[in-house]
Amino acid sequence: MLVEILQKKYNKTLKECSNEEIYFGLLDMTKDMAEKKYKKDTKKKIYYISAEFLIGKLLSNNLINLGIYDEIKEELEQNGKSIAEVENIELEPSLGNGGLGRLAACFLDSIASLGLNGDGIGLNYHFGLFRQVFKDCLQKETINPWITDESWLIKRDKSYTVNFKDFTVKSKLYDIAVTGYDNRTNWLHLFDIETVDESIVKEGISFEKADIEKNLTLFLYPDDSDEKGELLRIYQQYFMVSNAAQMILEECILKGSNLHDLYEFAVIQINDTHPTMVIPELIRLLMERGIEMDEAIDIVSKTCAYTNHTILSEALEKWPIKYLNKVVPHLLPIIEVLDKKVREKFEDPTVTIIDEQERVHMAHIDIHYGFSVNGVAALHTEILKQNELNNFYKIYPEKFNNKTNGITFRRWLMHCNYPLTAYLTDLIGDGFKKDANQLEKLLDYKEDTNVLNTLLDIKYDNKKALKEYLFKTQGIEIDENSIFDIQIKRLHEYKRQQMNALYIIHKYLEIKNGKKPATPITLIFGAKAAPAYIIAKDIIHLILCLQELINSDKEVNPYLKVVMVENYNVTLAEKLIPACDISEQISLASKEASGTGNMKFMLNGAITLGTMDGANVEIAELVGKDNIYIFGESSEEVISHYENRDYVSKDYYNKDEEIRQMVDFIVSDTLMNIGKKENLERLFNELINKDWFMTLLDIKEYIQKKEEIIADYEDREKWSKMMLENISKAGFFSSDRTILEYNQDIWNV
Ligand code: BZD
Repeated sequence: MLVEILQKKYNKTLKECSNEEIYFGLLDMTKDMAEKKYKKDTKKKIYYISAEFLIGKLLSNNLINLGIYDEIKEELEQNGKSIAEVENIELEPSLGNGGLGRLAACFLDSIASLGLNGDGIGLNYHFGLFRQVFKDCLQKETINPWITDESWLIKRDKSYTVNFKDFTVKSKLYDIAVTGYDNRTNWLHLFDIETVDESIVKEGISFEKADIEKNLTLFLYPDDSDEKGELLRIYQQYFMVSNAAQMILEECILKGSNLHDLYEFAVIQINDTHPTMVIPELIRLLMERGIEMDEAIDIVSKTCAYTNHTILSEALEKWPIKYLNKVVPHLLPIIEVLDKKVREKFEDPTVTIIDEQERVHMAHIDIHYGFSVNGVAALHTEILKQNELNNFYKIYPEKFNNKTNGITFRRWLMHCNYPLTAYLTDLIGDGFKKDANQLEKLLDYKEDTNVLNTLLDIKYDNKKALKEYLFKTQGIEIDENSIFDIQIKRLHEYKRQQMNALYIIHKYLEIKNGKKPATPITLIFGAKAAPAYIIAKDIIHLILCLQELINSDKEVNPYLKVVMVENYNVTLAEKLIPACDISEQISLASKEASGTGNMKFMLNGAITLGTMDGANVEIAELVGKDNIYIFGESSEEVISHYENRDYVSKDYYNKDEEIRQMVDFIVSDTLMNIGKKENLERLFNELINKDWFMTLLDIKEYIQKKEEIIADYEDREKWSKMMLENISKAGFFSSDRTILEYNQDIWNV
């Protein structure tokens, strides 16, 4: 079929076509095949509204899900082409910041793969998240275009009117087909406006934020913090949910809803608070269509469900009334009624919608006026119930439920780790591709030397493949015979990349003093920092300085190497994860709601070095304490430090010689000669005077555990058994399991 398409499109044979032509041929072919698998809507449908869908490249995943990957791969090979090179042509859409957006993408895959009728609704950001470049050991941001003339976007003939205070815009809709694994096709609906002007972006990623009609969907919000940035964010959110609400009502009416029974036709999952305005907007639209306010509120409350992804208070959205009034004054009367009703019913001032500082607490709207509130890992949900949202839990115990996150095995095993997938299929059949729990069959081989050695061989080959890829794409050289210790995730103090950096200093000083590791260690980082997050950027600066110092020191570099990959994204994750030996999951306990990278690493046979935080807790329960390396204070202890305000980082610094040595190194002449005084000093001061996420609390135990895991790497048999245990138990973390739970407990589709 591909041959015919290329013949028609370019009048060339497959052999004669360039990789680019083959890519566009495959794009046409897959889009067409996926569209044919679309099935008519069922009565009730899931709408997953999210400001972010971090979908990654789509070609290979579509080929896998359509069941033609092997066939195409072979056909290309027979004609002297490589599917990997064709894949390289595709640009990655970076329509998400990190975990939350990637989760939404995994969920869409699982919803379709389970044959459920469920669409995603979001925004068509032209440049997505910024592209990260390093210059002088600093992060710089540039634009990240991904939309080309021919792309996955299907332009629809659909448009809604969205009214803001000062002007009105007309939306246009683009769809991306989400085709399930051997199953139906759903849609990802991405809304946009005609008047966006890409040329207003000047240096880096700066642009005039006030000109909304030109910039509404230019960028994904990178956690900016000035007023204009927040206003733009409110414009984006309202634009997204107003389109969503109009589309949902239209579709439900078409299926026969009289709107009084909306919840029998639609269930809306609100992905964090970014789409929360859909609640007042739907109430408003129902009232416009003649429904009384009380009933409208009741209908909407039976339709909407909310997922919380964080307990970090700075990430919980609270929009000043003043801002909402500038953008969507027509929602305020509704929000005020919602607040009034809460005040009539409950005395507790902490559960109101509007607070004393005249700010609207978006999460409070979701909890009062949605029927379900879920956390994303067992520990996270417990913390919501017992601490952060305890006052709400006391009012609505029945609304709270846990849905431990998951990842799609199509992308995070079958696509990214073809050799492991093929080997597993040989051993245990391909049942695990649809029923992830069947990975446990691998346990039958836990004493089989042959199998254990093959797992090590596959890991080694993946490390070589990563080495080649990093050299080709970033000019980075690494040694496949070293231990690959990897920390890839957004840069945030609570994730504690700075603790890993202190370990590097520890190791560097040790080697300088003549103590050399048995096997060389390669520490790999990948992380973008929000452009306005100063300390996060300072941590990147520290890591890049250490990279430069160590990699040019001939005494140290045979034993230790530091690599920070540039512009970490989904595509890079797919190369890094299969090659990893040690998975760094070292957040301060209680702060990482779940994490999903931890699951991807485990599935690909990496061993976790982590704290009892987020889904690490569930990983530890599944694999047992012999197959994971846990350190650090518990979430209870950490929470009590916050409550009692009794953590003083300076005390740790003063009391411990070793800690002092590592921290002081940040501002040593050695590093200051490479890096910038201002940045390094600021980070140093932050660590000894604030250290809000308690790096120094756990650093000693971290170093100890890390030395232990590195020593155990030498015992190849023991290591391979740990790998096998981890892969076998990863089935629980399939997003198919997560989605089945959402459907059973929340959606009922
Ligand atoms: O959501 C993340 C959590 O930090 C992870 O622990 C969790 O695994 C994933 C999925 O549940 N949260 C985010 O990624 N949050 C954001 O990216 C974000 C973006 C904009 C504004 C606030 C938060």
